[in-house]
Parts: sequence; structure tokens; C-alpha cells
Amino acid sequence: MAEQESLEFGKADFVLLDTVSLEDFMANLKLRPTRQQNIAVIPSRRWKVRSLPHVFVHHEQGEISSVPPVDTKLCWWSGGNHDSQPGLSESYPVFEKGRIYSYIGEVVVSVNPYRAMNIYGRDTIEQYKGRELYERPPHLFAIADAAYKAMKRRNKDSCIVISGESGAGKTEASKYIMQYIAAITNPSQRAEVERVKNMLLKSNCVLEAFGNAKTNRNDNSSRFGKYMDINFDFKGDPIGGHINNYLLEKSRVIFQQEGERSFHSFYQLVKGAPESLLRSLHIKKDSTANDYIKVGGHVKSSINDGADFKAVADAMKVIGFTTDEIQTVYKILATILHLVPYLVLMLCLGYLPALHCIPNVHKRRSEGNLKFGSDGDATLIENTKLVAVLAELLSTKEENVEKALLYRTVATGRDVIDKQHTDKEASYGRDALAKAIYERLFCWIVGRINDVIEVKNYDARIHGKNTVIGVLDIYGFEIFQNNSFEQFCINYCNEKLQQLFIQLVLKQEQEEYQREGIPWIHIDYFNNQIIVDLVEQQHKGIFSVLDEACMNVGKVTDEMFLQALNGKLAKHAHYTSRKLSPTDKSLEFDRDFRIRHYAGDVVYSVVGFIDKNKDTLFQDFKRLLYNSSNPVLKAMWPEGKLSITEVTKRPLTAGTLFKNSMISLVENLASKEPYYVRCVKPNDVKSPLLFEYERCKHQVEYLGLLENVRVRRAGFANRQTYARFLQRYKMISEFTWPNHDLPSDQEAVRRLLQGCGFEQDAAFGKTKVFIRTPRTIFSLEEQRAEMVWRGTIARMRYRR
Ligand code: AD9
Ligand code: MG
Repeated sequence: MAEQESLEFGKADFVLLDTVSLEDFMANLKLRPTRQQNIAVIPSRRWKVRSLPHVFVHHEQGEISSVPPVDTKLCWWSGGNHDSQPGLSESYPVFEKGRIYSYIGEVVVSVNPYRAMNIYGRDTIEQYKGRELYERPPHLFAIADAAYKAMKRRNKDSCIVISGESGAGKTEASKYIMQYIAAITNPSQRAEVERVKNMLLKSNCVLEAFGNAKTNRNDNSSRFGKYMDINFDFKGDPIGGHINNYLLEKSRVIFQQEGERSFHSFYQLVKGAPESLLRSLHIKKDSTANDYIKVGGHVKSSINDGADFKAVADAMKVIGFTTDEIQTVYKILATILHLVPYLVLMLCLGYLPALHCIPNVHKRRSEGNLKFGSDGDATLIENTKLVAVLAELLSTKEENVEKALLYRTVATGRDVIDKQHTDKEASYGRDALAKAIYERLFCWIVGRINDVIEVKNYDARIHGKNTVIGVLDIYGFEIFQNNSFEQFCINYCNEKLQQLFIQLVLKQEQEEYQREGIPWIHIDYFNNQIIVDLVEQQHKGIFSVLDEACMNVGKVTDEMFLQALNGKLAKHAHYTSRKLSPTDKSLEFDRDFRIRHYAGDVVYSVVGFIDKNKDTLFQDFKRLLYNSSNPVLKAMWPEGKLSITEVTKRPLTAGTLFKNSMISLVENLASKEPYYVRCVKPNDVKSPLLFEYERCKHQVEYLGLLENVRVRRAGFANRQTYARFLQRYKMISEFTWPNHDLPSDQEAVRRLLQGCGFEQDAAFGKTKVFIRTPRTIFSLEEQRAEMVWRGTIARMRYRR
């Protein structure tokens, strides 16, 4: 049995430390040495000496045995190039083998396996707990642990930014990260901390029900952005959290593209609610008579709405929603189901392929949802029975509902008059109401969860600093058949995050080498700031041009907005339209513009941009809902308190609000120590078997991973100021312990590294030492741990 180098470990059946006798090991395993067993022995100096005597055992297939009665600390050293330069592994984890994670430095690259993986259980968690990043094969848990350690060791807020296109696995990753953090904290099982952890985990299920939907890219696509802060006390236990949500794609309530669904919550209600509840909501659970059942009928097997309804209801109860609150949630969902035109729901679900396929289309339309007609002069509600249903669900009077649907109160000078809607205006108002109450419901749910999880009255004087790990899971880059205002916002958000990645990972790193005087050949990369500016720049940016169009008095159409864009952006390299590229037949005149995003070209249709940006909800609806006798509903609409004469200020547009929220999100992330998970989608058909090389290559390219690899390969894994470096490692060298008398800290660090034989692996900058490979840092850490351990033993002996 020869000692084998680390590259061979992957081939070994077992790996054990050289401090453990082979006989003991075999006896414990009840094994007899045979030729078939390939045993690698690793030198104990490579591992935390403190943790001895532990046996490290590894079966090649990932199955790991413990070795009783020795207290077994399991460790797995994978084959591949962990020992070589950090970088995108050459033996890139093979998709079929389920090796879905890899590292570029400290960035985790993850490929969606599209199948359940047995790599997130308790045993795996134990293997990553407290370990350094490169000690174990790449995993999300390692990055979660690194963020946690950084937060604990340095008392610094950290954040984990998860990015990648729609369906790449961001939301799943964020859940595993939270699960890991929950599992490794609170060893003393404090009840309050357990409560907080439970709430944080349960909140996912509720938010996904109300904020996720099936799209053509992802059966469980996040239609809102989520940034969650988890607060920790001085012990490193979670004591609370806060969720920020960003722009819910509320238009989905009234319109979905073919093959897509509205938010899960609607289907869950119709499929999962008990009959008595449905009856009270005036939704019949009769598949032949009721439209909504058919809505739920178009469900892929991966979604079980009925079971999810119960899970969400339970989660809401655990979080602390009262019975009245939960009932109100259902009433609001039912209100929307009664408001939203049946036809749109059916069509857009892809349940029926085209208009002409629906028999008796007009008859069916008038059966279900609220419709308007006209008797010549006046606008009328066609199915008046629904008004009573809406009034009941909204706990208000029938005449108030009817008035809000048909009239608009306007102030002209000192007079206040009721102006009747045309049927078009009334339909617009109805749709705006459906969207607004759903969005408000969603924000209210987030607010209620925050009420419960937020850290209250935290006294830093008593408990020490309250630190934070933020987890960002936001909608991924999207290209659909039809791309509208929502895709524009989502893709802008992804540009902002890409810019942050560039700033923190590619730009600052290189600038630091130059600043510190380290010899460096600049590595070029595509800087997407130019696209960010195209969207958000003052006056010339697309959001500004859109706001200007929305601000104009008089009728400004979407086409006029497009003309304004063409005027302002004619020369921009990343913008074009049919007018600017007349030969480009893929663009429609007066409708489309194209942006060359960092992740690819997207054609946006301007139809609806102005309405969506204005996001008008007639004040009458706000007053209607504020005056509801249901206190939960009333509390959701505080601005309904204002009378018509008190409402003067024009609210900010949806685009500007979103832009501002993105700018502050990025500022917040930049103020923390960031860790990255870059998710890659292996194919577009959600298959666990298909690794489409070109598709993945494209993502690797646009995510900037190649430049990331180049910077890491040429660069350094670790850097620290000389003072900090000495503070941590001075005990391992006689030249520096307890204090050095060398001319400078830089000289002292050089001597220390010389003594350990690592000088060649370091570069010495003006204020910082740069270490090329993580191995050196591990070794220094081990030596430090050993010194601390020896010191502790010596102190104990001395005391005795
Ligand atoms: V979107 O931008 O919200 O549309 P995400 O969030 O990037 O998107 P999501 O996490 O929802 O994608 O993953 C899509 C689907 O891929 C999941 O519903 C799972 O079925 C599948 N998936 C993703 N990651 C994993 C994983 N680690 N293990 C197993 C996974 N399945
Ligand atoms: Mg998601």
C-alpha cells in the first residue's frame, strides 16, 4: 500500500490519515486487506491536526462509511484538479454523473441537474460544516459555509448573489443555502432561534405559491425578485430576517402567454380548497360547469396544486397568519377569479390552442367573469349577479362596487363630479383592479412575514453586533416569443447584477493588482455598463424616455414612445428598431425595438409599455377597498383614506420605482462581502439527460466566466494587509512571535512565508500580501490551529 498523491485519491476505495494504523482501521471496518482495496494514505499535516484521531473514509461512488468506534470525521478528496490552480476545473464535473458544481475561485458554478440529487441531506451538511472551501468537492454548502464563516470571523455582513437565466436553478439553490444555514446554526437548540429558522424556511413555500408561476421556461418560475437578509447574533445564530421583494409580474393575473399559467395560488385554491370554502367563495368545484377547474386541469405532473394548497395553508398558520387573514387571502384570490375574463385565462394557459377552437365563445365569455356592455349611452355591467358576489367577498356594498366599476370621481376646480367610464375604460379599470389587488396582497403577505421574522429591539450593547447574510434570488434573464415591459425590467435587473459581478470580480480585482504594484497583464472583458446606461441614464435612458412619454398631457401612444426612443437612441450600438435597420424583417414597424443584452438579443414589443409604466389604478377602487368592513383588506389600502381633493401628487412610475429599487439593491449588495453562485441551464427541455454543449457554452461566455477563470488563473486566491496577516499567523514563526523586530511588516511576512517554504507562492504588494493558491492558506491555517491547540493544552497543564 503506497502513499498516493492527492490526484489519485479519487481512485481510492478508502482514504485515511497516516496517523491511523492500518490494522486498527481494518479491524474497525471488519476488513481484510486485499488487492482489490485501493487505500490511499494522506499525510496528517494536510488536515486539521486538531481533529485527530479521525479516520477519513471514502468510497469512490460517493458512499461513505463511518468507522465505529473511532469518532469518524468523514472527508472526501475528489479526483480532478483541486490541488492545482484554482480555475474552471479541467475535469469539469460530468453532468451525467451528477457532479453539478464547480468553482472558479470562490464563485460556485452550478448546472441544473433537472433531477432529485442525493447531495443535500444531513450527512452532506455535516461534511461541509466548518470546512474550508477547497477541502471538499465543490458544493453550494461550501459557499454558504464560507459566507457564514466570513460573517462570523470578521463580523462583516456578507451576501450570496445567485444569478443565471430563467430555470437555471437559482431558487432551488437559495433554498438549499437557507436549509444549510438553518442546519448548522443553533447547536444549543434555543427555542426562539428554532422558531425564527422555521419561519424563514416556511416563508419560501408561501412566497412561491403567490409569487411563482409556470412559464414556458420554468414550471416554477419566480415572478418577483427576492432579497432576504438573515440576521445573526454574536453566537452566529439566526435571530431574524427581512425580505425585500421586487416588482411582481402582476400583469400575469390578467394575461399569460400560450402554454403558461397565472400564479400558482389560483390553481391551488381551486384544486385544493375544501368544497365548503369554495362554495363560500362562489367557486363551484364542478368540472363541467366551472371554468376554474379547467384552469387547474392544465397542470404538468411536476405541480400538485391540491397538495400544495394544504402545505401553503399550513405554512401560513405556522408563520402566524390569523384565520381571518387567511380567509381574506382566499377572498381576494376569488375576487380576482371572478373579475378576470374567462377567455383570457383559458387561452393563455394554452389549454385551448386558439380562439376559433372554443365553441360558443361569446356565450361562454358572459357566463363567468365580469363584462361590460353598453345600452347606447350608458356603460353597463353585463352579469350583474357578479357584483353581489364581489361585494360579499370584499365586504362592501353592492352599489359601491358597481359605482367604482362604472364611474370615476374627478375634481374639476372646486367641484367633484362622477364621470362615467366607457366600456373600454371600465374594462381597463377592472383589469387594473385585478392586478393591483393581487400585487397588494403579495406585498402584504411579504409584510406579514417580515412582521414575524424581523429582529425587534435588538440591543447591540448586550448581544454584540447583529450581522447579516443576504441571499438574492431574483428572476433570471428571459427571452420569450413576446417580450414586454416585464421582460424589459427583468433583463435590466440582470444587467445590473452582471455589472456588479464585473465590478467586484473582474474590475476591482485587476485594479487592486495594479494599485499594489503587482506585475499584471490586463485581462479584457465585456463591460455591460453601456447597456445599463442605455436603460437607466437620466434623460437619454429608456426609462427616462418612457417617463417623459407618460408625463405628457394628451394622448401619447406606445408608437409615439417608440419614435421618441428612435430619436434619442439612433446611434446607440446596443439599440435598434425597424426604422433604424429597415432591412431587418424580424422587427415590426411601430412596435418593436431590440436591445443587444449581455446575454443575447431581445426584441421588445412596445405595446402596453405606457400603461404598464403609468400603472394607474383609479382612486375610486382604493377608496372602495379602504372602506371595506373587512379590517384586513382595509389595512392593505391605507391610501384610500384620502379624498379626491387630497390626492394631488403624481405617483412615481412603475419603471422609475423599479429602477430606484435596483440601484439601491446593488448598493446594498456592494456594501457586503459578496459570494457568487452562477447557475447554468443545461437544456431548454428540462431534461436530466441532456447537456447541450453550445447552450452551456453560451451561458458560460455571457456570464463572464471565462474572464473570471483567466483572472483567477493569473491572479491570487487570497490577499490580506500585512498587519492582518501577521495578526493571524505570527504565532507560527519564531521571527514574528510574539512580535517581530524586522524593519517592516512586509519584511516580517516575507520571513514567515520563507520559513514555511511558501515564499514562491506569494507576491508582495505595497500594503498587502497576495497568496496564489488556497493550499498555502490551508497549510498556514493548519499550522496556526496546531499552535493554538498546543497553547491550549499547555495552558491546561499549567493550570492543573
Ligand atoms: V426563474 O429565473 O425563477 O424562472 P430559477 O429560479 O433559476 O428560474 P429554479 O430554481 O426554479 O430556477 O429551477 C427550475 C427547476 O429546475 C426546479 O423546479 C427543479 O425542478 C430543477 N432544479 C433546479 N435546481 C435543482 C437541483 N439542485 N436539484 C434538482 C433542480 N433539481
Ligand atoms: Mg426562481
